[in-house]
Order: sequence, then C-alpha cells, then structure tokens
Amino acid sequence: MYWNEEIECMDKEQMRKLQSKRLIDTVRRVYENVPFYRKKMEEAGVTPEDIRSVEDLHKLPFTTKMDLRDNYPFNTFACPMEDVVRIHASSGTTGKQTVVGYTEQDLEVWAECVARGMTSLGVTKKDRVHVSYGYGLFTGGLGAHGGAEYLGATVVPASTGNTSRQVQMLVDFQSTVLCCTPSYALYIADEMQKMGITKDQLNLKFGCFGAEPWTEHMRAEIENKLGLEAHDIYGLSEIMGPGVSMDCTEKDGLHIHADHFIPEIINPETGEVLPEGEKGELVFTCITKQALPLIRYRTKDLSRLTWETCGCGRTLPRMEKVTGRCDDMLIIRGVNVFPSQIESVLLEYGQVEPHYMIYVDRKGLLDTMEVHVEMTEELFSDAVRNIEAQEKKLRQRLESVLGISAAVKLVEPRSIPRSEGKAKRVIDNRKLV
Ligand code: DLL
Repeated sequence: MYWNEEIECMDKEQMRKLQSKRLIDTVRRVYENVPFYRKKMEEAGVTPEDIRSVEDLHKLPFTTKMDLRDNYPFNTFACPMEDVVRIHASSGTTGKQTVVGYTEQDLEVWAECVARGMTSLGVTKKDRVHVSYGYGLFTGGLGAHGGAEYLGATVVPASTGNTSRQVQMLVDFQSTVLCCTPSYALYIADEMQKMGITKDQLNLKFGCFGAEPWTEHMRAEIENKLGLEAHDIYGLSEIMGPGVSMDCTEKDGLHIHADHFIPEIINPETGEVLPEGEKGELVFTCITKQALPLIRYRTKDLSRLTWETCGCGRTLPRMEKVTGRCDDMLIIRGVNVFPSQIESVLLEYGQVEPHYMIYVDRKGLLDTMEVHVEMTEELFSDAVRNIEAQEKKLRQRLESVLGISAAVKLVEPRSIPRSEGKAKRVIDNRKLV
C-alpha cells in the first residue's frame, strides 16, 4: 500500500501554498537553464519575479508539442545530460518523435504517483501485477512497472503481443491486476473465449486501463468479461507517462497529483482559463520535474476539473475521463498517430499524389487503418504487379514510421473527393460505445 495521506488529503489552501513555492522554483530554474524558455518568457514580457504564486500562472506562455519538436531531441531539458538516467519518446506530429527525459528523482516521483494511484483503487503489495503495455520508448510498460514495484507488488512484465500466451500466464500465475489498454483488455477476453478459458479460472481483481479513450460502457463490458474492477489511468509522456491521474474506488473522476502537476482547463480557441467545472483543453505545469519541467503544456485532451473532496476522502483535484481531443491525433491500438505523419511518409515516398484518405475502423476488437492514396499517372499506366509492389513498400515504410501496421491502397488519379474548404483526411468509423 502506498498512501501519502498528508499530500492526498491536504487542505486546499496548503496545497496552493505548496504549488506556489514549487512553481516559483521551477520558473526560475527553466528561465536560467533552458534558453528556449528564457526566450519564450522574454517574448511574452514575463520574468521569474512576476510569478509570485499559482495565481500568476496564467501570465506564463503555453508550451506545445511543436516546441518540443523544434528543440529536438534534448534542448528543452533543464538539467545536465549526465543527470538524465532514462529517455522515452512518443509520436510527434511529423517525422520526429517527441523525446522526454528523466532524472533519478523524476523516476522516483513517477513511480510514487503510479503507486499512489494503484493504492487508491485497492492494489497492495500482496498483488501480482501483469503489465501488458508496451515496454520500450513508450512510457506505458515501464511506467506501470515502476509504480507496481514501488508498491512492493509482484510485477509480471509481459509487454504486448502473443495474446494466447498472455492468457495462459494469467491463468498460471494467478495475477490479480491487469495493466493494458482497454481495447487490449477486451481482446484478451475474446482470446480467453477462443481458448475455452472462463474468468473464474483467472484471479483478476483490478485493471488499470488507459493510453486511449474509453467509455463507461466499455468499463462495464470489461468488468463483466474479466470479472474485475476496471479503473482509468491517464497520462502523457511529456508530463511523465501513465499515472498523471487515476481513478480510485469511487470511479468518480481521476485524481491528479497536484503536488507535482498543476492542472488548468482552457478554451482551446482563445487560450483563456476556464472556471472550475467547465469543459475545455487540459493544460499541465510540472512543478517538481528536474529533466523536463514543462510549463503550461497543452495536452489537446478535453476534460473538466473539480476540486471537490472525493468520496474516498482525497482532496486532490479530479479530472473527468478524457473522451476526446481538440486536434486530429488518432489513437490506434494504443499508438498515437497524427495524419500529418502519414502525409510526410507519402510525400517523401514519391510516385503518389498528395491526395489521400485515412479510413479507421474497429473490426471485431481491433482497430484497423487503411490509407488510400492516389498514384501518379505514370504509375497508374504501369503493370498491376508494379503497383502492388509499391503498395507493399509504402506499407512497410508507414509501419516503420508509425509503429503500427496500416493497409495501403493505391487508387486511380483524381478518385479521392476534393474538398472546397478544409480537407477531410480521416474517416473514423469506430464507435466508442
Ligand atoms: O499514452 C501514457 C499512458 C500509458 C497513459 C499507459 C496511460 C496508460 P502518450 O503515448 O504520450 O502517453 O500519449 C498520451 O494518450 O494525451 C491522451 O490523448 C491519450 N491518453 C492517455 N491515457 C488516456 C486515458 C501515454 N486514460 C495521450 N483516457 C494523451 C483517454 C488517454 N486518453
């Protein structure tokens, strides 16, 4: 059990004081150590002296994914490289990934946040935690792993893939907690059915599901199929990874570790801060991170906040389940994909025209993606065999850039509908129910 009562039940006024102190330190640190931040603040006409408490947060400029790309890979880091002990990455909007770094202390805070969240939903050191998030540059695997280990639980680092083997492990090891994307949880349930294994043969009690949007309806379905309590875990690499917030036994919003991250909700069009309870874009400011303390980072995720004390007794602010974004990022089988990444692959490849359409669907339980792109007149008049060979090459290229497979179909020149206004590039037929 990892229960930090002093922080998790801290009186609001005291929390604001703690946040203010940490914010002041962080702003000074990034101003002194990160040329990018100094420039950004100078341009906005703010100095560290202008930031005297959390009330002044709104004076600071926002940070975006584009800023991270422009400073690729390490120029946003606020500590010497020799203090960075781990690197992770997530999808960028085009060719380059978004790179994030952690010091030893950052990793400890991360593990503590995940451990706090797991404790809030009932996990203890007696539990056996099966982690089926991907390990590697993605933060899911090592993030959930670190938290479960910090708690003293037994971790099974299963990672992704080979679902029948995962099911067998769940039966053999009698793991009590499952960490994976909600769609993979349903996939596991489906695989169990195929293998003739019932939920009674498993010993699952809790699930920590996240990395993609899911609904209350899916929660009920997963709970029913796997016989566990399904909980939501939210996070993003830029801020930390999984565990920025998680829902507790009450399942009434996700608790944000406000002693490490200050949340705000803004109007995505105007940037104006919205009052408590209104829906808008989530923005986080990291106030304890050493390697990458992002200031007012725009997540593009839509949610709302409440500071009302939760039924579980925690006073930490809660965010509503994220079910949408205010940009065009797609999450396909848990992997973030920007249409602009696909576009750069197509344009770089040649032999095709810059007219394409991305079809996303959910076949059975798996997300699928098919990219239709117009071929050039020359290719069109070529032999069918050559066209097929080009489709295959493009498919391989897309897979290596996106990290997930996508079908590719080369279509006749001028067959994709042109639009008169904003081009519609994505048709997402998945229904989140
Ligand atoms: O997906 C971190 C993570 C791993 C969270 C495992 C939870 C579990 P990124 O790859 O940087 O990090 O993607 C972050 O994924 O901005 C959201 O749009 C989406 N997302 C993450 N968790 C949730 C969730 C990880 N629980 C982006 N509900 C975020 C809805 C989520 N969307």
